[in-house]
Amino acid sequence: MIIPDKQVTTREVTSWRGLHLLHFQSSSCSQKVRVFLREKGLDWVSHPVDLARQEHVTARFLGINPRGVVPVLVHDGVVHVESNDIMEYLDALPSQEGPFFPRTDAERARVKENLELEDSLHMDLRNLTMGFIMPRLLARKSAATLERWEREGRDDPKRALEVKWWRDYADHGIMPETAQASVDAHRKVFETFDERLAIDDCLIGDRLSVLDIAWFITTRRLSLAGYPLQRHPNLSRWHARLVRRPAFAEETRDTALLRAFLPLYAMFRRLRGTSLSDVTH
Ligand SMILES: N[C@@H](CCC(=O)N[C@@H](CS)C(=O)NCC(=O)O)C(=O)O
Repeated sequence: MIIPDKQVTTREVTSWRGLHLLHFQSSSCSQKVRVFLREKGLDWVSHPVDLARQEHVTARFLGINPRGVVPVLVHDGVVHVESNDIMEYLDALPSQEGPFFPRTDAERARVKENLELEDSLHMDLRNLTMGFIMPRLLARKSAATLERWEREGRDDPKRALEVKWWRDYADHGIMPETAQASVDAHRKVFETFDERLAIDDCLIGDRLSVLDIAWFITTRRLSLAGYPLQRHPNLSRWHARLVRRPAFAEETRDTALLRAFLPLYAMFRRLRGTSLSDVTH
């Protein structure tokens, strides 16, 4: 999806030439696009946006993406948002690598339907990330930040949903029934994939595609949250194979601080009986 030029109020980006990605290290949607760029063999300029420091809730960032979320691709001054749309756009650029989307209309339609499913589970993925990987004390946003997010820049209906999610999270965290529903929604998809991967090496046939990239990010995140991926043996083997690819391993690596902190926090949750496996079945 393109943000129309007249809505881009941070005008400096309209003069950027080449591929520029505004992204955050640990954001799942940013990881997806970074892995895609690497596998596609495209060069790009990195513009980190620190979500922990609320850099996406500034007039500058909202003047680029009024929704206030990453990733954002700027290509020759044109602003593209929505990670799945960005990957489809990138796939059409000339490169030695790929394509990662099928070329026939029927197969392409099936892939896009599957990517819509992945996008529709984004809030479930966030429920599990914020509920079981990140401590709420660190991850929640202050009332002042949320008011700023609501107020700054041009209005956008998706932004209202974002603010509501973060307000609910600050108020009561992730309730066990919400976590259960998010796990169930993912488990259903994983069961289908597990059957498919009993026959093929990748999610479409034996060739790496955008679906492997998109769903790898999801499976990695769920596994970090404590989801027992080994429950789906073929999916688990597929995941282990992909993590050996440098693009997948490097672009999904958390910061050194998080790598040191997250296992301790996971242990703390297990001791308190509040880990994913304690509140779901
Ligand atoms: N559907 C969008 C979702 C983008 C999104 O929600 N990005 C998250 C990071 S994965 C974000 O920027 N969240 C703002 C925050 O965490 O405060 C996409 O696929 O690009």
